[in-house]
Amino acid sequence: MVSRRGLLIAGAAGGAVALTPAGWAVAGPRPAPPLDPRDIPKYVTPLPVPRAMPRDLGGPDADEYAVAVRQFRQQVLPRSLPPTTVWGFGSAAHPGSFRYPGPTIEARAGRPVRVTWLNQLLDRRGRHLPHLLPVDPTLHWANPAGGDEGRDHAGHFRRTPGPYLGPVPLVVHLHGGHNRQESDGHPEAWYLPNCRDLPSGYARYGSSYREFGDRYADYRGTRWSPGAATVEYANDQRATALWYHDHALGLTRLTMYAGPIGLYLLRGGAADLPPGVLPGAATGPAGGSARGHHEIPLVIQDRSFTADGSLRYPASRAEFDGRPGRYVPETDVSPIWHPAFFADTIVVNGRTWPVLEVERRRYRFRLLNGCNSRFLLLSVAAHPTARPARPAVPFWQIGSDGGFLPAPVRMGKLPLGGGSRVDAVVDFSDVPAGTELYLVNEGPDGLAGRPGADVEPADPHTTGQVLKLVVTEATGPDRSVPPDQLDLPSSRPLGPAERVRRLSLNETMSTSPGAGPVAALLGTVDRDGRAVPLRWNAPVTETPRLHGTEVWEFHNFTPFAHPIHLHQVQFELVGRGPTGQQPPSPAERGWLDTVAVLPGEVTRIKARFDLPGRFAWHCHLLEHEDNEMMRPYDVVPSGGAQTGDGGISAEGSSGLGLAGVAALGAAALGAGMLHGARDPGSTPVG
Ligand SMILES: [Cu+2]
Repeated sequence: MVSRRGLLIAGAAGGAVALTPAGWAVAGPRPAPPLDPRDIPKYVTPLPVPRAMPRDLGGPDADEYAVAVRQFRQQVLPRSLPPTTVWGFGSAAHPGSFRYPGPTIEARAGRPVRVTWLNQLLDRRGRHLPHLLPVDPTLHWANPAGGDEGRDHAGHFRRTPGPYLGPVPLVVHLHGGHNRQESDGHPEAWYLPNCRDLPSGYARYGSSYREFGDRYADYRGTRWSPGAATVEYANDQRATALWYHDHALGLTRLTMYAGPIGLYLLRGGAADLPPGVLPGAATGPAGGSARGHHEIPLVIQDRSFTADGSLRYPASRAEFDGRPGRYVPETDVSPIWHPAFFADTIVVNGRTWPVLEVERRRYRFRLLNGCNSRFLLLSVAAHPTARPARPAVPFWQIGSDGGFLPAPVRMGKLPLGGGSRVDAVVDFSDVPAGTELYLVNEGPDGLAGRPGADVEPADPHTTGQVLKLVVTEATGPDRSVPPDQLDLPSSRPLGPAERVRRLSLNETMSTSPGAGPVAALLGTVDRDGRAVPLRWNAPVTETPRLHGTEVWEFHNFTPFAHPIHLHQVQFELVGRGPTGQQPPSPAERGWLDTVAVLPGEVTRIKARFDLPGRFAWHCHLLEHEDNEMMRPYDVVPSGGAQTGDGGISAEGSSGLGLAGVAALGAAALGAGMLHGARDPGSTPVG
């Protein structure tokens, strides 16, 4: 049975010994040494722009796609260095479309998109490929080797195991999407590739896969086939930038790091602007190059490499705390998992430190922070390494996660937490041709901490730089509307909330003295204001009534900021600060699906839940999400459990007027968000 399979005996630190069945650790060749980021030439590769996903079938009522994830090599580093083996999405019928990041799905408001997501992490003979990165089998994770009984639970081990090398579970979530539960990409609805060498006893799919598959079949009449799931995205929300990525339980940090993500741009409808108002256009299916396009997506991620071009992610907890070897059964510390990870190289649209030629005109940038743990603080500066950076041209932020802001906001420095998107116009019209500018990052190389604390910005020579911009003469007139004159589509604020839930952010320390954090947990807050940490599989405590509007208060009991993400909804930020009464800054007055929850503060959001069923909310710091900092929630017809209900009057939000907003300038917010720990290597979990 399951746990017997867990009786894998690992060798000493160097490598584990493979036992039957196949799929467990092997002693492989020693990995190549790390690639020093200072040895990577900067700004020699043009910024690529993801092309539009080739459409398979356009039915009368929906666009249809078959999108697979596959393994391939891509020149992520400059050509003077080796290519990198990555995973990426592409159209299954168009082998040339596979990229990291994947092609962009272009969707129209009001027209559903149906995607069959195929897990094709297989070799040419149809055998499963192991994960590119070290999977810690001791976490509470998908755990296919556990079989039907042990899946979606922690593996049981008598000795420290090596990394899991079996077939890789995958399930795709459309981040920010307003979609039915069976189409949401639930963490336990994963599935393995349809491989011919599945080790006996392995679960082929997660514990929720069949339930959601049946629901989809009831809804659309289409059955899910092995190694795949078909879902429908309603596109009944405001035009904005969403993104798709893996969400398998306990594995997202590694699978996303390996490359499979992509943008999903929803356009049109009453909440979009007419064509031509904003700089455009985006690239089409031919795509690939930014030339001639004035709407440019910027998917910003941090990655580390080895000298042979491979992606590098820590293979041992010892790299985090320098305490090798004391894991199972001596301590409760997982042998591989890291409480956070800050890679040493910046990658934009799948290339390290690229360069973008911009004409003397306005550009629309669709920014996504796709880093595992990193908060970004971005600005466009004339000098790449001078700190503090002095913005040379501002961002005009026009949109956030859920669509356009009420009004454009001029931002010298732009904070961007993990998973968040920003829609911004940058005007290069007054910059002389030949000028070289730099997109720089002053977020920390560590967890973002308490506002007011000392902050050390990211290394100005490596992770403090993102992209070089070279200004050239305009090739034609710019007919887009200047950003300060934009009249953005309005939206109706939510009505009064019927309930307040008090929720907690917590960290769990090892019972072994000095061993540091072993998990991060969400939870509730009891009537005395104490945190009640809860794990992923504890009974559901958040049960909003269908069509109900609620305020959720996040009480952060940890010393660090966490990007908290709710599925299904776009929410309003109601307040921040010690009591949650400080009004949001102008840049946070739009719709959000992910919010930075600062340490020692109460962050209050308001959301309306209008889709029934099971969804998830979690920390979007991926190392936390993968190790218990995620909770299910149920939207129920009649409303539910009292747990988590702090019983505080629901309103108080609408009274938070303009007073103090000026003082809470956007730059101030950015600075506050990003007071970080000094030493990334030894920063405890938040
Ligand atoms: Cu977190």
